[in-house]
Amino acid sequence: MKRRNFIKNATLTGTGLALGSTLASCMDIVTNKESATLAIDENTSKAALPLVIATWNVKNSTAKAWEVLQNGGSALDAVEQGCMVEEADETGQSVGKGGLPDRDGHVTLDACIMDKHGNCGSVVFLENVVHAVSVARKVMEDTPHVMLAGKGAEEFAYEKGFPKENLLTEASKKAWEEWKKTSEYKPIINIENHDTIGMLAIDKNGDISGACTTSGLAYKMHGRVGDSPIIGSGLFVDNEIGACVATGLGEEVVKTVGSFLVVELMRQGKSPQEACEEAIKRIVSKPNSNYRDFQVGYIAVNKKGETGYYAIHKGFSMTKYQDGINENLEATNYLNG
Ligand code: SD4
Repeated sequence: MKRRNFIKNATLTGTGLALGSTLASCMDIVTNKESATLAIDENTSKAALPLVIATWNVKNSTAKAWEVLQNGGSALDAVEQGCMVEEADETGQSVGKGGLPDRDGHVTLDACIMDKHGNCGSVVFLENVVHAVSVARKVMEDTPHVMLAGKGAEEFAYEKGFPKENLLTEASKKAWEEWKKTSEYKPIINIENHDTIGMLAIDKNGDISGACTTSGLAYKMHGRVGDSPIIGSGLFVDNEIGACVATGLGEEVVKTVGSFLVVELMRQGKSPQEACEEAIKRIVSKPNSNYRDFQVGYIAVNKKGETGYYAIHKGFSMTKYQDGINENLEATNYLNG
């Protein structure tokens, strides 16, 4: 019988992790410490594959991705279809349909996708199309470009057969109208407000892909683009090494090219957990960083199927589907250890 080796995070605390309101809705959340019982066989890491991880509590999305992987689908198909679940969910106010609008009432989407060959596609400032991640995939596969923006991205989507849809739901419109009473834009992210989905998967062949999709920050300036569609910032995949995806205040992720940084740190020998922690450290240790006022979180996976997840503030979590178990895992964080 093969020895099962249980991977542990170096920074486990396991206690004192209070749950944010988003997370309170997740009844079966577990801490990093408990997740240590998720086995990865050191000798045959393939035993832990396929696997999918995603930012925040998005079990329906990881379940969809897992189904794709279980049916022999590629990691690329898995991350696209997993992200589409969240995009179509009108109750999620940070992604796709039902996303909170910018300060002028427009829902504008950012998304990207990256495959095992290092190909990538991205759409920024896209309006009126629900499945931004799929448009990003079309950019990757059907054009000589990496990014399409605004009207150009929208027209391209229609050419490819995506339907035009009003993304501003009654609930999001109501929230925007309420916000307009004060129109106070603070670039401060309440940790409970995030559900941008970033997803990474390894298929049964051991190939890695990733995707990220968001409506960005609520009540942002019209035209603002965050980290999520920026390859290297919101997402980076290197099939030789691993992959990373970010969530939180995009401006801070862009300034440190966060996802690329995490993958490069793994290339230098760090575990996914150590790499995520180091990338967060880069942000908080900048001179005059006001990190107490914003959230950034990273999730990462390496070629062996080991995962890491870490954030500045409490309240960040990762959903992981591996070995037939779909679970939401509370991340450790810089402020609370
Ligand atoms: C952005 N990073 O547009 C995104 C927002 C986000 O959870 O992740 N929200 O800056």
